[in-house]
Amino acid sequence: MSVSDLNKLAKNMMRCVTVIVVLAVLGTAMALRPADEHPCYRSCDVSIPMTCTYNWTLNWFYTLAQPQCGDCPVNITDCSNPDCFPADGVKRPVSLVNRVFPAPSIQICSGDEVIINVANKMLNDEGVTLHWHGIFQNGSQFMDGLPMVTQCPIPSPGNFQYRFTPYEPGTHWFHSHAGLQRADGMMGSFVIRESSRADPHGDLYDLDLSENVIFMNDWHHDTMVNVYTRDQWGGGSSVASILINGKGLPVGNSAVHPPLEVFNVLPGQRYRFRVINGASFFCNMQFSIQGHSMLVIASDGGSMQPLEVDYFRISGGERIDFVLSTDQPIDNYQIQVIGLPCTNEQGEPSKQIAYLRYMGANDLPTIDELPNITSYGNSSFWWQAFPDKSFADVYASGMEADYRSTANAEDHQEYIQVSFGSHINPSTQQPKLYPQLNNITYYFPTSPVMSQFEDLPGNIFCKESDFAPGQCDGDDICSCVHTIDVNPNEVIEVILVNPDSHFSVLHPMHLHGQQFKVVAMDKIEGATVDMVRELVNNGSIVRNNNGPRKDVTIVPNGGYTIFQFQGWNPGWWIFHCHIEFHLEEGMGLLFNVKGNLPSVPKAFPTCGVWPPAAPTDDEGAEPPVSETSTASPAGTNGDVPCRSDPQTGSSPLVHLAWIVPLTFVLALVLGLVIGKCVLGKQRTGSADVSIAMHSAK
Ligand SMILES: [Cu+2]
Repeated sequence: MSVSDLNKLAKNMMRCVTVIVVLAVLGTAMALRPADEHPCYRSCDVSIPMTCTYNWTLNWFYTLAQPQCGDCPVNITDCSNPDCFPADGVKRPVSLVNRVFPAPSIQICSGDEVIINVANKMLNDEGVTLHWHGIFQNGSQFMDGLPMVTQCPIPSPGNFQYRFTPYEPGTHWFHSHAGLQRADGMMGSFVIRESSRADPHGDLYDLDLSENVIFMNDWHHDTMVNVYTRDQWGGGSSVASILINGKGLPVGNSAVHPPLEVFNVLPGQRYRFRVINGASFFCNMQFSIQGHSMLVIASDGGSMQPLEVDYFRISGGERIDFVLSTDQPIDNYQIQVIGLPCTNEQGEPSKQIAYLRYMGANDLPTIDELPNITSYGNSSFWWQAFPDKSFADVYASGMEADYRSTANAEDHQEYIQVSFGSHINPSTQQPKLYPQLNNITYYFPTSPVMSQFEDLPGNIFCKESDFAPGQCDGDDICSCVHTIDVNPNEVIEVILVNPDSHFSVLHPMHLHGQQFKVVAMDKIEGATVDMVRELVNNGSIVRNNNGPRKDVTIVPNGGYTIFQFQGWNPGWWIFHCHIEFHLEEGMGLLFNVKGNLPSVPKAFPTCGVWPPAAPTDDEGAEPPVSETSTASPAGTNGDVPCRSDPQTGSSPLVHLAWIVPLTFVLALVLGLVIGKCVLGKQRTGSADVSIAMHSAK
């Protein structure tokens, strides 16, 4: 055998060993995964894209349900029973995915295909859509989950299959986008990991585990429809509590209560934690951990220059990722959350705690009342995420500079006033405050604008320029499907102005379809749109070229926020306040990003208004058909409700569907290994595969 043959043999053997090690690592990772983890939760360093299927049933359910919860909370063990959701120990109806809260977490690698088979079994024919907050849906625009924009509400009973392949790494989430269902529990986390080589902060942490997602939300002791109607016509509303991963202690003395959330950690490690604020009210939350600082590395999926903080504030819809070094003495430490502008019935800030528990620490202390939690920083600056940091530092903290952002370089500027307009309520003839954008109340189209545009009457759409100056400031309400056009690839700069008035509040504003770059934000005394326009025009506002990439931003009460994005992702993308009541009442608009949309998926469900029935001679004067029902396929006579996708179901066999492709892939790889080892053939283009495991799974 010649020297070159020996070299070839050695190379072949090295490749064989590499592939076998990779298989061993994959096998070990799968074997070590807890039995209840989805197979798509894995290290993304060895990235073979997977198809990740989830079968979800949407139901109304009950906290402390019987018989599921047994003697919970008297018997703490019973609180962990399957299908037991104790919340903060107060009984109330909830709308859930698979009877768990938060909903089952989606944890995948960038480039995996996601299939979610939804079976809607809500009562009262409630339509549902699920929105994937933080996913751009480029190429799968119809899967954005917005009722009457991207799809028809999924009827009850009915099925729908969401199917898309996301490439946006980061901490995201999902929630119902129909009515007020999100606030009743229909929401969960959606984490997309990438390889540690691709992550700009991959060397800053050792462990990135599914159990280190911190999902927080405000909590009410009634359904949100009741809270809303009481707020509108019964006199005010409050936030009863806050939950951390669905757990908490109610305000007040409660010696017997369900368990609090505990995050178990090993000493001497660097953990990536992912925090999501799923609040429905204006509940900015201050987050801190006793005895620990945090290294913030990302927000809304956008990587940031690392920022070490003792606490941060996070508004509804936002996400913040931080690295926690477990470098303190072995003990139990409180994770403290306080909702700043949101208060309970006693007028106190809503709050909650969880525990960070070092392995080897003493048993958790028993408490019967939530402790006092210090509100740091200036309380009139609740909108600042990192109040103990220089504002300039925070808003120059983005990691990429891929959008133009110098003054006057934008192709298109839009001023959007985010405010409450005082108008006469047509049903009561009394003045009422309406949350609006540019004094216009948004309503949803009568058919999905993305998939059934041709079925929509043109007169439901409007732009601000369609109204005379001052026309929408008076008693009458201007309302329509409010739109702003964005040309393909143009850079649009949006200047949000929250006028300084006695009823201005913080609004967390969210854009679907992509991230934007926040380039400026501040409070100014007596803020008005004209005042901000003058500051922009005379160059007084400095834009940060390297602002953070986000999909939710606060617009301060009495101030402005400026962000930019490019029209690269065609579609009708809603931009709205993430306070549940505010969107419901019309604080939204659609950016119509021009360009070629993909074809509407085959057999995509349709719906629309029932056309007025013109009586024929034979029928005489039949009663007219309702014009407001949304239960008919457009263009038909309305005898069939919304047509939903028949291909989904909840057969038990579906749960095993992932085994088939997995077995096939493993067999294929094994075949290649055996082929290479036995035949010694040199395969060209074989990649060097890093097997550095980034997470201990
Ligand atoms: Cu709002």
